[in-house]
Amino acid sequence: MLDQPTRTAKPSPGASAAEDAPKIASGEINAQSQETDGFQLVIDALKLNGIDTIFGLPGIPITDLTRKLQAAGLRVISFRHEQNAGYAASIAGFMTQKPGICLTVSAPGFMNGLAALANATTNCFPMILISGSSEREIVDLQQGDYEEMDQLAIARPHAKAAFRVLHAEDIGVGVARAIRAALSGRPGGVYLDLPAKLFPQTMDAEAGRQSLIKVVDPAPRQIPAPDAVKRALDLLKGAKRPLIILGKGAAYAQADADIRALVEKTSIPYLPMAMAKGLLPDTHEQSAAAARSYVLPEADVVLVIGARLNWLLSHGKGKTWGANSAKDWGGQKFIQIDISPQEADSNVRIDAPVVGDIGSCVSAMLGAISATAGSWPTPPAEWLDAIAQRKTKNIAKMGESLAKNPTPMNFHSALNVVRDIVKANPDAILVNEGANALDFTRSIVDMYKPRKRLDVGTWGVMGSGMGFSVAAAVVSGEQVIAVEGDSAFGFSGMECETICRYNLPVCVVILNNNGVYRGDEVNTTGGRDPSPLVFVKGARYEKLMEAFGGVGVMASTPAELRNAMEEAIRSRKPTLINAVIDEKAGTESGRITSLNPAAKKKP
Ligand code: FYN
Ligand code: ADP
Repeated sequence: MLDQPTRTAKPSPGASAAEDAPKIASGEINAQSQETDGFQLVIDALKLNGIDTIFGLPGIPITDLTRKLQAAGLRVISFRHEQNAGYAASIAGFMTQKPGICLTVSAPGFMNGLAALANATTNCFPMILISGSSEREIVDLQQGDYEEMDQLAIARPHAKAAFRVLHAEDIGVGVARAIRAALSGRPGGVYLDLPAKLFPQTMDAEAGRQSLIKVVDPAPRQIPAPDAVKRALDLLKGAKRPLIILGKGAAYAQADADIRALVEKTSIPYLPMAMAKGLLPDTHEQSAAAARSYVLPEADVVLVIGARLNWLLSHGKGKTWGANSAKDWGGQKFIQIDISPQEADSNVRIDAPVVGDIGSCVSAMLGAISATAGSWPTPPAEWLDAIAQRKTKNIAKMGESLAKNPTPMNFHSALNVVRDIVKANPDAILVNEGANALDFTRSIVDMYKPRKRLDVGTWGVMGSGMGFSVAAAVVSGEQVIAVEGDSAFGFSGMECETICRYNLPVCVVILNNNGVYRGDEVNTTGGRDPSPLVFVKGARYEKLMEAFGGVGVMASTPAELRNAMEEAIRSRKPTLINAVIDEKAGTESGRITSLNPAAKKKP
């Protein structure tokens, strides 16, 4: 390194390496006379890699870091509970293909964030949980430090990768490894442990700058083998009753045009999983969503794109797939496009695995189809007609339910309004959690664009709604409509303060039926406690948003709900609409009642 002329200029206080670079280049600042520290190196490493937003909750030992991050120009979105900050970071990763960053304090704060980290790993969302931690020497001797915990060991089973940095000169590598681990291959949650002693460590500024790594191509394309593509297309071409299943991996891949082209060029019916809705508009004529329980058992070749044959798809076997017993395979042949080679055969045999990133795989399939002589054979008319008939029947049945206007409202009459509002605002982002509130919204509210439906995902997690809403609004700037069960909202409702503090365009619609599943359960003992499954009747949730300066509305009719939602979207003010739903409406666990272990019937 060339010797820099000695200068007396002091580095700009709090400036990042990027901001000082031109001054160093011009010689205005003599890098060699500078020192940097752990705080600055963490900030520089994140900024160098394009991270511009942090979701977290300040406290020992990261309070100063949050101030410095903000002073360095990053957005620091401060939550009321780390779990919500973590959910926010994870969905920001899903939406942007950049790792969402969650920053927490040690021990209890880390544990709160860990739930979201585990959920991110389960859902293949790229996020990095950065937590301050106690000193190794005290933790390892169990000498009782403030918030003592071996966080790295606890994180490891729930993360795709986990790293700890002890020396300032290793911060660049630590951040780079965390970013690459979160984004490469199957995305997931990564833990980065930064002990308190790391932050005040100082080192030569130029050496510090040299230690930083700007990650090159963190999510490299993974091109499928041509023979794998050929095997898949040969199988698909010969199908009499082909079906395509699109999962949230297909949404995450952001290969929207090619995915739509593959569906339309082959004319194959498709079934979108919940967070893949909108990759093609739900009103698309090839959508088989309204014929789900017909197409799954009847299809003879199923092309699975960015979805897992896990519990959400009945593990590819059992009655859902036309088998005679829960363990049986239904006879279908499966093609699976996935970036994870180990996903194939996880539940049932995959006859044609296509390993690679979805963008490259779908592009290769389209290329092979175009290169093949003759056009792709349209699926047999009897298959398409049968699906159309089932769709017509189910849509008519749904239409009858939606046309009713009972008092009090039920899920259908309230969601009929939401359905219209989302159709009129296709760029709005729909966040959805609950049991009945989730299941009814999934089938009633059509989505029209990709990555606009953010919900409970693979784990069916409750409590993600407000974190998702904050991140969706911060990341996209779009209007957010959060359709919440009253139980689900209860997990993260305090974040209404966060929503108001940042004045976010979030309209929360609580479908309030006074209970976890419904509100009319009673304590069968006649004792003084209510049933464990009910809430305060007529709870005024809207007052919570009003308490922080937002808009609260109680809506008892579809017209009141419609007006309130339209006003929320017009004003873009933080709004909570308490939609009063018949407390007798709803079934236990919604459409997954079968997962409840049935108590043995008494003889
Ligand atoms: C779907 N359907 C429709 C439409 N869309 N009918 C008319 N119009 C439209 N637009 C029909 C569809 O064909 C099904 O009828 C039915 O509605 C339900 O469709 P859905 O929801 O897609 O299918 P199903 O069977 O519920 O899917 C199984 C599942 C899903 C496990 C994938 O239930 C799910 O994702 N559940 C998540 C549960 C969860 O995580 N809950 C959070 C924790 S709850 P048929 O074809 O006639 O069957 C804690 O208690
Ligand atoms: P869903 O719940 O919608 O069915 P899952 O989360 O079960 O979807 O499955 C998503 C799948 O997509 C995972 O197996 C994951 O490995 C895969 N995946 C995620 N991103 C990509 C990508 N860019 N390319 C290929 N596969 C991907």
